[in-house]
Parts: sequence; C-alpha cells; structure tokens
Amino acid sequence: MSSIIEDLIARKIFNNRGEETIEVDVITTAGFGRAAAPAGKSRGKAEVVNYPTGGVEQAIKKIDDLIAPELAGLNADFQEEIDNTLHEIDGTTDFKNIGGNTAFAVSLANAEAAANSHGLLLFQFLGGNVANSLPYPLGNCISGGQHARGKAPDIQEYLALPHGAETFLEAQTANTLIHKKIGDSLKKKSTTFNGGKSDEGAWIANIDTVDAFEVIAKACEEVGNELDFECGFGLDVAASSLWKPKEEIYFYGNEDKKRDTAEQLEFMLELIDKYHLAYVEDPFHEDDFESFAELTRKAKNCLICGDDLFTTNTERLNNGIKINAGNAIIVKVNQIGTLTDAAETIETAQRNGYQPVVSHRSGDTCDWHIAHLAVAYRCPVIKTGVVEGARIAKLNELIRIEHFLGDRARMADLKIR
Ligand code: 2PG
Ligand code: MG
Repeated sequence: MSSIIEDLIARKIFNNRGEETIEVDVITTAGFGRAAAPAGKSRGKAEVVNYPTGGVEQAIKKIDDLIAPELAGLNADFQEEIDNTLHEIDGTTDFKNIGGNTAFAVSLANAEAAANSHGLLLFQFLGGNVANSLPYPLGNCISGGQHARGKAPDIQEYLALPHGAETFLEAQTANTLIHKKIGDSLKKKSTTFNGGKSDEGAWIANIDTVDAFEVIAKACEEVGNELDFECGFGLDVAASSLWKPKEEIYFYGNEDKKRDTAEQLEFMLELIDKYHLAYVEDPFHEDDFESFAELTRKAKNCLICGDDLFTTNTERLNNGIKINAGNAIIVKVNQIGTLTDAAETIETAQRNGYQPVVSHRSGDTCDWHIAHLAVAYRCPVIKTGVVEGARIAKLNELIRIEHFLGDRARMADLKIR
C-alpha cells in the first residue's frame, strides 16, 4: 500500500499552559497522522526558531500556502525526503521562515501517517521488529528555577529514576509512589505548602535547594525498599538560567548564594557523591563545554546530560564528543525541527557512547509521539514528568506498548557510569 500525501490540515490548539500551539494532520492515500508541537520555557540559545513572525497563525498560513502544495504527491514513507523538503521550503539554517514547531508537527504527523498506511504502530514502523526495549521514566517530582513561581529551590527539576525496575509499569508505579510521598513530606515540612504543582506536575514548595534533596532522597529510598528495586534520582540544574555572564557566576537567588565556575563544579561533585545522583542535566551554562568535560571526567556512576548545551544539534554534539563533554544528551525534536535531524543526533550519540534521553517540553499537549520515538530508537530514558495530563499521555502510551509487546518487552540497556 503506498502512502502518497494528499493533503495537510493545520490548526491552532492549546498546550497545558493555555498557550497557542500548532497541530497538523497529514492525510495520505492509505493513512492518517496527527501531531502537535510542544513549547519550552527554559529554551536553549541554539534551538531553532519556534514560529515565524506572526506566530501560530502565520505558521498555519505557511502550511496552507507553501508546505501542503509542495508535499502533496510525495510518498510519506520516505521521511528524509519529506524533512529535506521542509528544509528547502524554509531556506534558512534555523527554520526562521516556517518555524521549527511547524516543521516538527508536519514531520511527526507524516511519520505517523506512513506507519498507519502500513498498519503498523509508529515505533514498529520507525524501529522495525528489533524495537522491543522500554525506556526508564525520568520523572519530575519537585520544580524550581524558571519552572516555579515565588519561593522554591533554585534547581529547576528534581527527577526520580527507578533504574532497578524490571518493567516499565513497575518503573512508573515507583515514580507515582515517590511523587506522592514527596507531596506528603512537603506538607509536613512547609507550613505554606498548599499542594501547588508546576506545568510538568511536579510539586512547588517553599523549601531551599538542599532540603529538596533530603525529601526526594528519602522518598526514593522508601519506595525502593517497598518495591525491592533501586530507585535513584537526579537533577536538571538548567544552569543557563542561573548564569550571570557579566559577573561570571551562578546565582542561586533563593539561597542568595553565588558560585563561580570552580565552585559550581565542586558543588555538583559534592551533590553527586552525597546523594549518589544517577543523573545531572545542564550543570553548567550552555556554552561551557569544558566544565561539562571536567565534571564527566571526575563524576562516578552518574549520567552527565546536555540539554541547552546540545539542543539536539549534531554539530553541537560533535563539539562535545571531541572533548568528552557529558555522556548523555537530551533529545527534544522541536529543538532541531524534524524527525530526520533528531534521528541523526540520536545515532551520532549512540555511536559515540552518549545515552539519548528523549524528552517532553514543559509546555506540552497530550501528543504521545515521544513514547514511540524512545522505543523505536532504543533510548534508555524518557523524561516526561510523573503526573499531569500531557505527561500521562506519554507514560500510558509506553504502558500500552509494553503490554502490546508482551513477553518480547524488556527494559532498555541503561548504563549509568
Ligand atoms: C528542560 C525542559 C523540560 P523546557 O529544561 O529540560 O523539563 O524545560 O521545556 O521549559 O525547556
Ligand atoms: Mg533541561
């Protein structure tokens, strides 16, 4: 059955923050696909431009006037051709003309339409019959930094990683229990805590950066004991948002503490050692490849992950690879625009021993495609919250995939080193 593109339909919908976003339907002679773009709040400088001037409305117009006529008649099976055509129509290196989110929605909807045309699930179409491993869920439990309002820790995310689980369902069960326990202890710890949560469904509380470690460490330990497997945790420091370039310091506002680069390195090493952190994302600002490399050399048994550092960009990843900056990379397709670009980044990462972590954005919809990407491309970790509708859409899809695979399903090969 051939999947020749007949039409594209674009519309404005809303994400979990109530912000406008773009959704695209791709209709082929034999199938249908739909995808909606997410939105970041702590965006990397090197990300592609998310919308053309004029926002979502202008993006829809670009699809109607330029992209749909150009893609009509092409075969959706050939993703690279579709994505190259998007680059050609745009004509810039950073999707300034059509917008990276426009490219994202078309690209993902196309992949799904192709999969449906062949009667396959997306992960099967992209990953073939060897795609049978499930990622570990890296779940945001406490929000701070730019993801919180008012008094909250300066570190953006405290993330549970139940890396001893034997199934995805077990892992997600652990994360929900950890999340709940954290809510209970925040209630005891802070008199001002009223159950508030961030966009990603993580708790927001008026506790300091270090107290938050104690709370999550205790919850992970207790749940690990209850379920009888290892539940680790980690951080997204999102250090670019703490960095003050003029003074060359990291400013921890709620602690009222400044750390220069050497002190930041020391602080990260102390935290990794004291709390046995399994994962640290963006411990330094987005241009400091050298400090990433130094931390990667010195830290033991911890994934050092670049998000704003790499922005899912192969060129930036290659710069990191040259000096061993980090050993893991966040993959957010809308940081780079198309599925083909993101797949190239994942492949480069895997060839060079970097572990890809497929990720949501803080502003997201119930679009579940990243669940399939994680399985298709054998990514050992998926970062997508613990609770909240847009996160649960992805997590439940992984539970469905695991159920569908039955005895063939296994957990991914996650190497924390
Ligand atoms: C991050 C993300 C997702 P945002 O920094 O990793 O948690 O945040 O989508 O706001 O860039
Ligand atoms: Mg991040």
